Amino acid sequence: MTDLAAIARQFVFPGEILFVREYGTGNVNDTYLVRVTGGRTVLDFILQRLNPAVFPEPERIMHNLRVLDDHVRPKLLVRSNHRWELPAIIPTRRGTDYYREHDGALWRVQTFIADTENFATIKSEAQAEEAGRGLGFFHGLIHDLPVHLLHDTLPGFHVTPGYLAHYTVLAADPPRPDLSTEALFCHRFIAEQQEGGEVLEAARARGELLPCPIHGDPKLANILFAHDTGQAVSLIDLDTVKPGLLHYDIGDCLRSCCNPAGEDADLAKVSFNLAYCGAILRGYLPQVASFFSPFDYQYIHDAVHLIAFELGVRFFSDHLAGDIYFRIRRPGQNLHRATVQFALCRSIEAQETEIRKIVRDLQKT
Ligand code: GN1
Ligand code: MG
Repeated sequence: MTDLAAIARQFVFPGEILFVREYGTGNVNDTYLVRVTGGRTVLDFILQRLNPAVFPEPERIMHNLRVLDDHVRPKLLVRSNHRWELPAIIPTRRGTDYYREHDGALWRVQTFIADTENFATIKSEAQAEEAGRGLGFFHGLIHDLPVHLLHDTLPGFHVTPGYLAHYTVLAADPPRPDLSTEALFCHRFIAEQQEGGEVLEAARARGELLPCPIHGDPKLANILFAHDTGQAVSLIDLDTVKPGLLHYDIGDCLRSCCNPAGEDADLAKVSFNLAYCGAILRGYLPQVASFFSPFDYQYIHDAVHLIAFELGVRFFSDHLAGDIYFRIRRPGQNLHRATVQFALCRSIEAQETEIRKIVRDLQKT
């Protein structure tokens, strides 16, 4: 058993540690809340152990976090008219940004963004618009960060053809064979859709979409909304801030926010909510208009469809591999999660004309 209190004590807090407890719903890292008291005030912090199986070189993540902080924090000081917060890195007693345990695992602490909440599913169009505005604001903060300053901490992340190649290997000789109806559905779905997996990488190869800094994981649960105003005020889970395509983020945010049934839903309830999609893009596009190209608009629909498909492929591959990447809370959960993403894909396809129209109409205004 890890001695969490002993690990927390490696960091410099502005007071005494009251407790450390598990926190959040992440699928990859271990996350804890550390409550600290300094006299009459109580402050919270987020302590995390980065998953070494997913992030083999976690010090590079900490490098990226530092670069992000140096770039963004000065901007926040001058744009004080609107609340936006970037979690700050809390140093260790040795003055470093992270602590390495004997087993090699990397631990780090960040400030907790107070008076906010996050959601598993979108509650209203107003909230969807805020989610989009938040992602756009974040993209505005990072788009001029020179991309070569960031390490590629997770090579192949969101590169769909790579996930498909990995799936093909697993499907030929799965560590965990599965002949269930759900698994057969997934195999058939992937075979049918495989060709479309190139769309964003091909656009990147043609120079139509340009590599730039991205968040990497802007699903709804990673957007914090202020308790009082309901405004999006922070994007958390910054471990995948790295070079990529903005469209990975756009696709991920939309596939997550426009599926109100959630990632582990009853299949019959899964559908892509067009009204939320419109609201998100209404919030998002004005924030990025100054640096968006015609190609950027053109590939939005493809991105949403692709990232939903890709996540389905990732979940299904992990199911075949024996659930070694995404944490599961019951057997077969990654298989079920895959079918949910594929059902969402179908719904996105069925509404392609409408999604493209939303983008076109917003592009004109
Ligand atoms: C993982 O760990 P978490 O929940 O923040 C994954 C994302 C997926 C997401 C699906 C590094 O994120 O790409 O979209 O699960 N993160 C990584 O819930 O693979
Ligand atoms: Mg994440």
